[in-house]
Amino acid sequence: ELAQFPQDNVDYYQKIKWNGWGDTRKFLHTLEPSGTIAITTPTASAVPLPSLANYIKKELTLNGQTSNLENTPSIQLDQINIAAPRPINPSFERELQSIFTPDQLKTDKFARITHVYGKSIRDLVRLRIGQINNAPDLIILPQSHDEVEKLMQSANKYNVIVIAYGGGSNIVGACEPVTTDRFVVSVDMRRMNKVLWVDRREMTACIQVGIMGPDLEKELRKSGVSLGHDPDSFEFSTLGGWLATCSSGHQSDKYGDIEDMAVSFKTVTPTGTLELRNGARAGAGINYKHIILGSEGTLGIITEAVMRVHPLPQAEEYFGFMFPSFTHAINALEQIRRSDILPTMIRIYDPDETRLSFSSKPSKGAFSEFISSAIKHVCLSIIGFEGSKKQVDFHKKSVFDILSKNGAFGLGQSPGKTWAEKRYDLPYIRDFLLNHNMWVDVAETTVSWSSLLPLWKEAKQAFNDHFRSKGIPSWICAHISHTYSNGVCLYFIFASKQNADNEMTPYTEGKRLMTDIVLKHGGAISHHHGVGYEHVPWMNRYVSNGWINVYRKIKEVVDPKNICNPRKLM
Ligand code: FAD
Ligand code: PL3
Repeated sequence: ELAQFPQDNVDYYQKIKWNGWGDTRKFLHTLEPSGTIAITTPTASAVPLPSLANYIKKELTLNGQTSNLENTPSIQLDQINIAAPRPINPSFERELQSIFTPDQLKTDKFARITHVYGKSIRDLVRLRIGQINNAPDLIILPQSHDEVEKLMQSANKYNVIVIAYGGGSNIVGACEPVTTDRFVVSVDMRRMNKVLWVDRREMTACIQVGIMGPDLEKELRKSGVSLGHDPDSFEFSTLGGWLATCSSGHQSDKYGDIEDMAVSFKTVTPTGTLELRNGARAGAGINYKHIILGSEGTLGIITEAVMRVHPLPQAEEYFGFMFPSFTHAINALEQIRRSDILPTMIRIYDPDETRLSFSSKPSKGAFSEFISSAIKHVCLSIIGFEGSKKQVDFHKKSVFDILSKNGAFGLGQSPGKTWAEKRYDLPYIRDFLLNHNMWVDVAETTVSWSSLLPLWKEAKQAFNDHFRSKGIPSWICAHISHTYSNGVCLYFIFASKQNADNEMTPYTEGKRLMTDIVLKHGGAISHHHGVGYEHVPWMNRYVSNGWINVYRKIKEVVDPKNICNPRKLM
């Protein structure tokens, strides 16, 4: 089931939480007097998650201390004051008025507050305390490629900063304006949301890139096809954001990462529009699409993209397995990868994330209770297969053989179904933790098979040692999601107590520690979250100065006045 918002004419930025994650109608809260945590969603009110409160209290408590959930509520919107917009150049304003209708130009406080940040912990903490220093001066909601072209020409003429804003779901500070004297426009792409055509012969679709995940899949399904890109942020991110950040979805092992799906796209830059040819492949020099993929709006705004699509799968089967240990699970994963018969998705949770998974279930089944309290080493895995029935059966047999040789115990399809139904719920826990004086963040990387276990062990140990040596409780877990012949994506989630004054020190210390350890083990700065400004301090340890200079030269040529999302990426 895809999330459906009420069909009305309200823009997306008015429907999603301004100071938290996702749908305004979905959140965690406690039930009084029991203190049980419950989740309310658009379709169900106050569904108890019976084990979660105890799990959080136990994990984020130091020896012998008692923990209770302190209340640390967010500031209310009407208590926030932000600086007035900078004065607009009258000639620029006149040009905008000739391109856009008044309804496409927003300067109200709510529009400005909802376009200043993304959804990182740093962003949410600042919103929750009303710390907003660099709100964009104007929000523009274009509806066509032509409008974006005219806007870019005008912005370049008047030296105005333009920042493309998709779903605003990035967690790296990618959309945040930097301190500047220049006028800043945030270009909200979400009204550019049409599937322009689907070609079932070539299996491609041309799409306006401001479309959000659920709307995109709904439209493609009308033609019997799917993109197959399903990041955790699927419900609140756009195709343009996925292209601009080199995104990756759950089923990347079968359908590829976003760069594998992108055939061509139009990018509006200050010095003109860059287009690419369609076609299966070309060995004609540099593959220019890779200059724009991952450029995070620093070279221009992507407006329309031709994407590879695939027929809707006839069969979709997702299973749960338990491994005796993380090492058993990794061995199985590597053998599956080597066998060249890949499932559509394999996720392997380490023992800590396995416990979290069982503790955040709505039902208080005896098995879940037992697992979450007794697990020391066992690991849950969710393995999915999609395609024709025949293909799924063939893949299943081969994969299940490898699993059983590595000690995996089958749990049937029920965990797979639960995973599919609840797969977008986890980030809502972050808002609950922030409401109760705790913080949680993530770090993800691509790491080689041989560095996988050493990185996992060292990061977990170092994170807990760091905080516990200071008397601060901490918690860290990890899972493996996307696989490659020469490595995997390893994804950490870590939490600790927030200081009462909301200062960022515990978070920045945790982030620095994790990124340094990832680089020490040869990991990528990010497998799929991007760079923004958050990862810039590490970029010169990750890419050589030669490449940084190449990027800078490209930027100088394409965007000589540096109006496109300045001070991001490098
Ligand atoms: P935004 O956040 O709006 O923008 C991101 C960057 O892209 C900015 O630099 C912006 O200027 C630029 N940009 C946006 N649109 C355009 C455009 N049309 N042209 C040029 N530049 C543009 N990422 C994954 O890959 N996989 C995941 O599983 C995943 N899970 C997540 C889960 C949660 C809870 C959260 C908060 C984030 C997650 N992310 C994930 C990160 C984020 O969702 C991705 O980076 C996503 O691709 C961002 O898309 P967006 O539309 O929200 O872009
Ligand atoms: C981007 O991929 C994700 C953005 C952040 C989302 C964080 C979600 C993690 C929530 C899990 C919290 C469990 C904490 C339990 C503490 C004992």
